[in-house]
Amino acid sequence: MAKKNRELMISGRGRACSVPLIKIKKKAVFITVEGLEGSGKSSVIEFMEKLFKQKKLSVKVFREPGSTSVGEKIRQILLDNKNKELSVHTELLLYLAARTQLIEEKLIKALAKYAVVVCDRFFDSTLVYQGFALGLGEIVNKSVEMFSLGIKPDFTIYLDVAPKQGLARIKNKDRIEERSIVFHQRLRKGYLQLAKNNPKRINVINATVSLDQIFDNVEKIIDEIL
Ligand code: T5A
Repeated sequence: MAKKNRELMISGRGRACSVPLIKIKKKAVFITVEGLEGSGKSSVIEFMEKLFKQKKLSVKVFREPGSTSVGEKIRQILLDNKNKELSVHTELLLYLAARTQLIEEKLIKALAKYAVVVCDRFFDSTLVYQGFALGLGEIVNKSVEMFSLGIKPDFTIYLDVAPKQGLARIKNKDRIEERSIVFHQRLRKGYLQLAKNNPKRINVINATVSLDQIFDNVEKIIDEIL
């Protein structure tokens, strides 16, 4: 893994690509939630969903990889501990495939229909996990840009936790969670770098505190967004 490959892009400055961007009638605010393993994404998204409903806003939640029948099958392959032989490039292609399926099958429609669409992980995960931590670099930047089909989150919440603290919250570790602590430390470095490069879009929240404290901070950010 060459060091020069560990670069994070996606700030909207990429070169033109050959996959046509999809024109959509976008009504929703598109929010993604990112973080290391056990950072509390699912808990925060559950809280956000209730909060939006209380505010009488229609909300749709997706997760990545998954949320479509094909995507959930891809998720099983990616997270199955038995798939030790899965190559890094196959892994990248599977994450991209699950995302493209979600975008084309459901996300575009949801962005046109709901007031808020929330996704548990999106392309930042690929940039950080495959691009930065696995060191695939430029090929990830380009393919992420191509296969996001022009869809970009309006706001991203990044739940920042130390890798050891997050991993300690996970009971049964999957194929990715089982990776070395060095890999997980690189993830955190990658996310913090990405947040620094995208200060308007990515909101960093301290996820080392109690869930209630995290929920309070998320609510403040949501109020600002709305
Ligand atoms: N991936 C994904 C890639 O490599 N590339 C990609 O492009 C994409 C899209 C997906 C995996 O795929 C990788 C990243 C991942 O490795 P996932 O989204 O991490 O999997 O799936 P989940 O299993 O849903 O997520 P996690 O297990 O990592 O957990 P969450 O959602 O971050 O955390 P949550 O809320 O389930 O909490 C876990 C436990 O910790 C407790 C909770 O109560 C729960 O028991 N907890 C806390 N306890 C105390 N204090 C806190 N602050 C707590 N926060 C959570």
